[in-house]
Amino acid sequence: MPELYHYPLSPCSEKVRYLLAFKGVGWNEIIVNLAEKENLSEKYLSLNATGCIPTLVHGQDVVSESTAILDYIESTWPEPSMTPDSPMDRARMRLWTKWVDEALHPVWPGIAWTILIRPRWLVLGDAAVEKMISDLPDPKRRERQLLAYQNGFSTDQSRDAFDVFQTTLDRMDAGLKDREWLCGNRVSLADISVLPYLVAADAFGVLISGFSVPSAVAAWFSKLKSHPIIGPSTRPQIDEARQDELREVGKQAMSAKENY
Ligand SMILES: N[C@@H](CCC(=O)N[C@@H](CS)C(=O)NCC(=O)O)C(=O)O
Repeated sequence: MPELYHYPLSPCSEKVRYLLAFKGVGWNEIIVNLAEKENLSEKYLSLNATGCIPTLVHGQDVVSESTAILDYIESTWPEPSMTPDSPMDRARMRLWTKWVDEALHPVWPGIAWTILIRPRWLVLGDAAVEKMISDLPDPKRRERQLLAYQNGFSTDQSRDAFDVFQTTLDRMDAGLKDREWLCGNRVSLADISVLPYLVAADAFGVLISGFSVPSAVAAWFSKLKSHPIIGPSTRPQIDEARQDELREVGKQAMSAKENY
């Protein structure tokens, strides 16, 4: 059975959890607590030198990078297929996973870290936070997290994050014009790759308050959210109480943003 090193509210982990659920593949979990930087422990870095989650371990295979993990799962457990049949839809799917990896995910901390991690770090204080961040291997990541910690939503990076997220929703709207799912008539790796960001924005209560959600995207989201494999089984750690807590921090962060 594969092992997944992950964190409940990490979108990169969530897409992997969704795919394993769609495939009906059982897995063992090892939670890597990002707020406490367990991802920078010597043990974890020996598995994944980037210090990022997720990592999938299956027998002798150790796979990092969420999109590579999706590919690995898709080839190892091919049924049901989450890859479209037509060459054009396959190309579309790759463009979507590329968009998520290269455009959406890099700016995501401008929304998520501010809501999710910043309140906990504010309690720890500057010295402790700067020490934790200084251990991150990637300097760009260090800078993004420091900015989110110091300034919350009041930064250009946060403005970029809101812009890119809105662009994502608009591109989805265009993509859903002639088809039920982003790349054809069945759910593909493209839908699975974008979905966690909408789920997280929704969990923080900012999807509706922070963005204009086109009706085709709202319909797509509601179909996937009510899909039997999405939800409690892929996110066992987020109970009602935690959900309420997240909405509250999201609300507070949004009101601070409006004052900016
Ligand atoms: N390109 C990587 C990005 C992974 C990534 O950014 N993971 C985040 C969680 S979603 C992480 O581990 N952050 C830890 C940190 O920055 O300290 C992937 O797709 O797997």
